[in-house]
Amino acid sequence: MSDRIRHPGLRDRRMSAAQAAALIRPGMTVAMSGFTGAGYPKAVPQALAAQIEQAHDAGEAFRIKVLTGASTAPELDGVLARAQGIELRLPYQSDPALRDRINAGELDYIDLHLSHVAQYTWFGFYGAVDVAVIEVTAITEDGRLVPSSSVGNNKTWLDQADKVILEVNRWQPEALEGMHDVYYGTALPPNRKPIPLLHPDDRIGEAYLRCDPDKIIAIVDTDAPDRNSPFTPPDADSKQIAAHLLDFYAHEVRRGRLTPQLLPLQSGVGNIANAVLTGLAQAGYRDLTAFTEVIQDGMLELLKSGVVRMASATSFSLSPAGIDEFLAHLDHYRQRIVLRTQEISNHPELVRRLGCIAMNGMIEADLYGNINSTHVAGTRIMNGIGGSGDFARNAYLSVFMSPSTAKGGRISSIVPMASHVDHTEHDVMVVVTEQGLADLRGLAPKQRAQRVIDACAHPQYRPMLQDYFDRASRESYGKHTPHLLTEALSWHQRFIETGDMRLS
Ligand code: 0RQ
Repeated sequence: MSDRIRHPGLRDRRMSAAQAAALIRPGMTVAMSGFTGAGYPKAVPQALAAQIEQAHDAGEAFRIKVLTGASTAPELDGVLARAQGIELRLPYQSDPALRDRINAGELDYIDLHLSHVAQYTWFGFYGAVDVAVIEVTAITEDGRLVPSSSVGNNKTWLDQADKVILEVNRWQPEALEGMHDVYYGTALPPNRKPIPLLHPDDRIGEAYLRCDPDKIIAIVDTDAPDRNSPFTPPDADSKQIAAHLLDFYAHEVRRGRLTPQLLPLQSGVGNIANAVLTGLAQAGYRDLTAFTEVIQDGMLELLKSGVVRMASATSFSLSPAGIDEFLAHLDHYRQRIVLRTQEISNHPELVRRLGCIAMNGMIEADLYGNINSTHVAGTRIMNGIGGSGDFARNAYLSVFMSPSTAKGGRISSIVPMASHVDHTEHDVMVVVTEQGLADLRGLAPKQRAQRVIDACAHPQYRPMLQDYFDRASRESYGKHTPHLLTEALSWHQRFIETGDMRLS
């Protein structure tokens, strides 16, 4: 492993994962690397979970606060959640075991915009960071760190933590060296300066993470893959949603509101996002750019074929086949991909300046275009807001997408009133389901409602929504944004009580 630890003075800090984990004590705030199942530490959290379980068996309290970039994997969130080892978690998670614990009320989870995490830490809003546990690809001769498959908040964690534990993961391709762009110009208010990034492919920082060698208390060798979720081909609904969106983009190009190169694309993760990317390739687009968070298999294909010229992100979330493809055509991808810190990949200033086209998934939309991205029936967290809000509020076009129903038709994704609001009507321009696309730009609330009912609702729910809206338009206390307050959330309550939003 010493070829990956090129700094001679650091080699003697190598130790086992168990020895490194033992340096983390109850009550500590531990900041870890990781973003969308990429670049998270793989050995220390597992060893820590075992030590937490031993402590609990001995009747001792042992929980820690866990901060990351975004979602990790079973080897981090899963094991620590099962060990009952987390008292506070932020900012984004998608692990089923952790989600269950959060929804059982057993730990605190703070859901926040991904671009806010670094600056809130610098502002001191989360207190001191005791330990950072960061996965890297290698350590250079002079002690700089080659980031691994995600950058996330690692710059902030390394700067802010009192102590640093590094995992040097041999599985991460050495060829990642040079692909990253870590910007060190983020001063704090009132001394902030404009971020000098004018195009998605601009490099404004350094290819390495800096770290004070004196803070490094442990280095652990690993050789373990990222989460690498397998790629699932788009289903029929996703293809239909993508088709509506591509028609819309073609229309916008014809109207002169977009050029044939569109604008820098941001897309969320998952089936619909993949279908949209595939659709862009089939529609004949060329020379597009992406200013986004995550690079998935679909993006690699577009970069290979020239549909996308370059992509800026903070993380790779590739399937095993995607990794093989990346390694097989390394030189091609290295010139076309930049991985940044998430405070830059998601920065509102940059999203606004570049004029991104933001496309994100949703749980539900209401008649007026308020979007719930996070909470089923208003109370049960799914994953978190992620970066969707960083982009939606500041984008040139903000799009939210979902099938019109969930759970075999028992839930309508279009509801009278959103049971939780992540993106207000002011941040939402376009809502798309497999039924159709509602372009809400320039519409007043009642016009928006009728457009959403007509274009997006499933036929099973459309008459129910129309009936609600008609009665609300007559009987509402105020007629600007009509609602029947005693009925507005009754669909969700009916689902909780009967398992079905439909009227029997
Ligand atoms: O449940 O897993 O039990 O089958 O939600 O839904 O349709 O597979 O869609 O994977 O795109 O997820 C909003 C969660 C959509 C996601 C959300 C249930 C559904 C299924 C998943 P099952 P689908 P997706 C970039 C930007 C916020 C973060 C974000 C998300 C499961 O897009 O987390 O945008 N977004 N980040 O059955 C009850 C409803 C439902 C519902 C869907 N109305 N009621 N359940 N589901 N709609 C990435 C980052 O920032 C890191």
